[in-house]
Amino acid sequence: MAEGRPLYVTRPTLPPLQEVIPILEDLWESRILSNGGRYHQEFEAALGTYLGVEHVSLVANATLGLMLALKQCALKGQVITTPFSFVGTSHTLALSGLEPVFADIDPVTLNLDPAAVTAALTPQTSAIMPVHIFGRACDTEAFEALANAHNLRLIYDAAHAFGVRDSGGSVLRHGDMSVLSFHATKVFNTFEGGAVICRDATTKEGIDELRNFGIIDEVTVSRVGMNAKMNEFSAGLGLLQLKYIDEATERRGQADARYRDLLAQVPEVRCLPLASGQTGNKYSFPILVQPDAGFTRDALYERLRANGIYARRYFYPLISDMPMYRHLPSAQPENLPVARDIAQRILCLPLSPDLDAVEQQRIVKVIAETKTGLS
Ligand code: T4K
Repeated sequence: MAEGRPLYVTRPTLPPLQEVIPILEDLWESRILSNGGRYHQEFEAALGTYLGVEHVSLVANATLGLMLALKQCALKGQVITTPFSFVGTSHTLALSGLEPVFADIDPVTLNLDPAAVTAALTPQTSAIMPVHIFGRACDTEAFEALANAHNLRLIYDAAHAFGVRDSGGSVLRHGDMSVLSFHATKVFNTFEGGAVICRDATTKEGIDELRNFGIIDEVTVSRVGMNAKMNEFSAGLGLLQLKYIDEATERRGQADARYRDLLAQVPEVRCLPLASGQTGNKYSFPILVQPDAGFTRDALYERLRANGIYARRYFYPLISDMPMYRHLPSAQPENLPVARDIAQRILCLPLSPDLDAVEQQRIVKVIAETKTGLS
């Protein structure tokens, strides 16, 4: 019998409701609900200041943001990416008429491995799309060098990387563009939403046009675009969320540290090492079930569920194993040994700013007792 409230892999952080009401009243009064209104303008500027980046374009979600970034780069042919991500990463390539080429991941960071990317290059490669998985920054220097050497575009899927910084500042400054997600499940949410962080003002202008049908003014449409605009409610909520994000990040950090302490006594699972040289947002708390644990990841997943703990197997199955991608030459199992191994052993434990020490003890107790419980 499960004790306490159900514990989901994530729980959206929301500002106090009484602070949201005036925004709703204002929207009802003004009737300006979308198309770059007051809240959109204020949030776009405030977000850039908070993140420490100059050229921000708000969008309706990260999926559309990635598609706009691909369109802005006018890519053709193949784009090298990771199979160990949310399926949306590759779907944006397929929907844009591009072929995803999967390269293996690094066993420590779980990010796309630059050596594997190098081996995957062909004359058809036009870009690299790495993901800062679980908010841990990729080897941005190596990808920059590769992109420069081979004249490739570099678009980061930064859906998990809100507020992540390395020694030079925001990790979102790297590449041609980085795309954030503000989906409900992310550390920073606007219900649905996202942002494209651009390298320069010209790129931002391009994204701004593309997200609004290519419209310049009432009588001028510059090119084929779509509707990827953030609405005024999401933008107003985003402005409010900025007031609370530092506190939420700190609480996530505390929960992360408590898990590490508690799990140090459980040899059957391994935590990912803390990312060196970067401050992260603690988006998720992935663990790896050890090969000699005496139980499988799926057995642990089921046992946690039976106890009201809804951990998630992010990211399993690999994108490369999904029906629309598994025929690709790069999706073949022998090409992706590290990703395959990790996808079989990974489990993301519940993590949110309001997760308390007692709940974490309960979770870790279930993990620690899994071996004996199954024998
Ligand atoms: N790139 C990467 C690397 C991504 O991870 C994502 C999205 C994207 C691109 C695309 O970004 P967006 O276009 O969405 O902005 C969820 C999210 O829907 C998805 O946004 C996210 N990644 C992915 C990692 O997770 P599901 O199918 O696992 O979500 P779901 O509905 O099972 O929710 C997970 C848990 O969260 C639930 O057990 C309960 C909790 N939850 C969820 C929602 C939606 C809540 O408590 N409240 C909520 O409103 O995909």
